[in-house]
Amino acid sequence: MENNATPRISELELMATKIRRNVLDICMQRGGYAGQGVALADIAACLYFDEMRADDNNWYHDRFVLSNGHDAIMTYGALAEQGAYSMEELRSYNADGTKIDQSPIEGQLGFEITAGSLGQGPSQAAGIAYAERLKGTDKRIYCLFSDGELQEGNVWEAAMFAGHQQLSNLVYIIDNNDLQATGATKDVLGVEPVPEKFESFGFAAKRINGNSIAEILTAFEQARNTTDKPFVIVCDTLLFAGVDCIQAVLPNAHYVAKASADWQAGLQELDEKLSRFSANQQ
Ligand SMILES: Cc1ncc(C[n+]2csc(CCOP(=O)(O)OP(=O)(O)O)c2C)c(N)n1
Ligand SMILES: [Mg+2]
Repeated sequence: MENNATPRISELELMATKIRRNVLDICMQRGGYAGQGVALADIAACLYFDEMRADDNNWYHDRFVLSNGHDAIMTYGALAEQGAYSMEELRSYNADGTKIDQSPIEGQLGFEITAGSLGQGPSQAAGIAYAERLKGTDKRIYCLFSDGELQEGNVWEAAMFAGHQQLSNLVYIIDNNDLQATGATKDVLGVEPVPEKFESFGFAAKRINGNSIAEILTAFEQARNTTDKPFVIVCDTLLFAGVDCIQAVLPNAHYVAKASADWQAGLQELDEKLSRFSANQQ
């Protein structure tokens, strides 16, 4: 995999591997939404280390709205590599009294909204995108949300508004993992066909493998080149993608209450991948 990839893709695959390792490390003590955090590492690597532009203060010019707040672990894992958080403070994730909440509070570094109540992000992101356009900025707004959130009416009100306003500075990224708290999304309340639904609301849409760096980069590029409507990237992902030994035993673990022995094997698997990356770079 690493050998024939372009330098940019292999650098982002390396970053995604580091983010996956951070997610497992952060969840080791008290559990968490590790499967989603791991699965979202490829999107996080592309977003935080390629797509979003930097400002002059070692931060981001573009804005990211996390709607599926329980997946904050992905952002923590990425921002540890960006330097905004130390792994030491992130290891207090989910502890009593910690600032490293499982679902973030508005104003916490890296989080634009309070996001524990699902379904709120798409409308807030559409409002932010509208406001940025009114202000005449060139900021781009990225909003990540999950397939379960598509069952909430507020999401479709936001989509209708964004489509009507032709908010081309808005990119929705959907973690389409066919999983919600009580089972498979297709069994609980099916949401497909997701791209076609958004297209009917005035979006340009693309379904991709959300665990392929190449596909994610291409989709972001297409979104940037779409100048007359908002864009949605429907990312099919698999829980614990990229950590084979944990995925094999926990393919549907919506929440992991306690790290098991598989965790050490998962860390080892990622460490081996990381050393292969450094061997290939020499
Ligand atoms: C409005 C609301 N209802 C219920 C919950 C409890 N809850 C937390 S995570 C989750 C799973 C939802 O599935 P999905 O949005 O697809 O997220 P995934 O587990 O796939 O990351 C639920 C129901 C919540 N946080 N907010
Ligand atoms: Mg889901």
